[in-house]
Amino acid sequence: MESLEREFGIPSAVKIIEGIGGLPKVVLTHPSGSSSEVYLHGAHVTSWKNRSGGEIFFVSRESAFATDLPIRGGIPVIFPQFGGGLLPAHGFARISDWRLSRSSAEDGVKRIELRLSESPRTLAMWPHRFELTLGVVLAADSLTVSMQVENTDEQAFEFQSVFHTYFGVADIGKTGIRGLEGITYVDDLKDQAREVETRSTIRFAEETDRVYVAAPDCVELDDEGHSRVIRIEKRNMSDVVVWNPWIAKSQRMPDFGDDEYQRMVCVETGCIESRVKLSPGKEWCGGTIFTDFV
Ligand code: TA6
Repeated sequence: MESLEREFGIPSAVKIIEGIGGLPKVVLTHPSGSSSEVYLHGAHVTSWKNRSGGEIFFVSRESAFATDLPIRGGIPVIFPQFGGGLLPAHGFARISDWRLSRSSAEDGVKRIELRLSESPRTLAMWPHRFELTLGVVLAADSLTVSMQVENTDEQAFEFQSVFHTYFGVADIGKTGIRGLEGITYVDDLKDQAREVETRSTIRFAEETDRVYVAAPDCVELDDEGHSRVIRIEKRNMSDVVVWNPWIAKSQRMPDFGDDEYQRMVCVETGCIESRVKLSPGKEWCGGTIFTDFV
């Protein structure tokens, strides 16, 4: 930790300390009062507090903080696979230890970058060489997270990339998502059936697990219980996922409290339906800007 603090620490802006489970984390602080925390494990954003100190993200009280397990909450970085398949669920990026590569504090924003490239472990699962760069930028009323994927191999590869963001809400029963009306979604609870969203505001009264395909770049999360609206603006990311596990699935998840579905919702941004195809030497970059209209 000390060597990281010496190399990347910036007084009153960027600090590297020991987090839960002894895992190193970067704490970003902004003079407005906003702050954010990012674990090197999984390049995992676990906290974003607004200028009033209100926590926007959700992390389960049951979450593991261990090098071979994903953190349950915040922004899991999903790469190269979304969901189940040949690789570990949601890919290996979120259970890999990234390295801090840059920190800066200028123009009123605090910025860090973390990197991950192939290793014998990833090559054994996914035979491609790559370089991922995750950027986190904290401003007074926004947090911007970006992902760059570079193909450093001689062969093209395809990938899915998603920010699997968990938002904390006061009460799921007083929570709405706007901006997806008229968009086709794939319903994971109806055997991948495709339907069109008819509601201007999506509400929650049951397990919900949908991929909205080619969704608008801007959706809003209305956390009425906190009198808070979070704007979620994706860039070069085609799809939005809306997920709440509700009662039965919550009980099946060992790293999630049975009652916690009442205080969280996932609004995820990424490339799922259309995998990104990347030729050797080429780069892809996508990102999401989270803004809190306090
Ligand atoms: O994004 C929704 C989803 O795919 C759900 O189906 C649920 O499995 C969730 O991700 C959490 O997945 P995880 O592997 O983190 O338990």
